[in-house]
Amino acid sequence: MDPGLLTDEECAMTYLPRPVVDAMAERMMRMHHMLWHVSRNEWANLTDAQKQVFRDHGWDPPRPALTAGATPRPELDNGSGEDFLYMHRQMIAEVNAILARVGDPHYPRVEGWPHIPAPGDAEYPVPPVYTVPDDPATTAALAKAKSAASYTQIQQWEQMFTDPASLRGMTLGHLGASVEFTIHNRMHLRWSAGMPAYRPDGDPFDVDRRWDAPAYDWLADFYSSHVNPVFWKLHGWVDARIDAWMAANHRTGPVPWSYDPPWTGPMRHHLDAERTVAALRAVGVQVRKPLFRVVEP
Ligand SMILES: [Cu+2]
Repeated sequence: MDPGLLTDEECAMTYLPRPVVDAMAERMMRMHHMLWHVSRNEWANLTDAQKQVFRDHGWDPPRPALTAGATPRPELDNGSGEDFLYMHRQMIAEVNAILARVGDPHYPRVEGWPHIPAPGDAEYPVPPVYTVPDDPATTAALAKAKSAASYTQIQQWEQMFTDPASLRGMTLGHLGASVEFTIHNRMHLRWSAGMPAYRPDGDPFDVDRRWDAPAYDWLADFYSSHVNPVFWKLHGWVDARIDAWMAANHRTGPVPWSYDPPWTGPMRHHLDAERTVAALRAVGVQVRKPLFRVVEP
């Protein structure tokens, strides 16, 4: 079908087949994605008592992703970057399995952006700057992510993570960690759009059921980003970095993960998420904001 004949609902920016949206909007899916990112991002910053709560519920990350403090650094050498690449590759495989069942000819499988869309791209325009009430740090990070200067930086990162010579010079873990905290985080904020309401800033584990509605697909929150169609375009690009790294390093066959398997957190059907979240609220775990900010290596 000619893309010009697609209805508004099916236009590329907003389209993801309904069964995928519904699966991604499920409460356990949301909880899993949030707990996975929060535990590995915040681990180094937690008190022992808080760590124990994560541990009691199976969420102690073997390889934390960020260092402690207000100005963290990504962990480039502990293998957490492999976890990032592997976990999201698993999510893509899950969505591809749903898509295979659905058989929508307009959306047969997850396909990442071959290139990061430039300003003015007709299919994937950058949504306008917006304000997140009572959250000046996120509001400032959003304005920066959507700026022209930010696109220049995106192009530099894209070049670096595409160039075979630079890919040959880094381990897979180093690649994953630097992609996550630079270009990946920047894309989440850049393509996020203003929402009618935002999950409360003060309590990162406020998961009232109203946030489970499929319409809550904010790209700038771990609880909702994967419900958004753009998530799969940008994560497809991220996923292709694994293949580019393999090719640059003359590797064929299975990806040579250093862990068997890398960390994906507890299995979703064993998830004791309601009790996990209640226990985390009780020990006052805070999450460093803004989520998806760029953390330079
Ligand atoms: Cu994620």
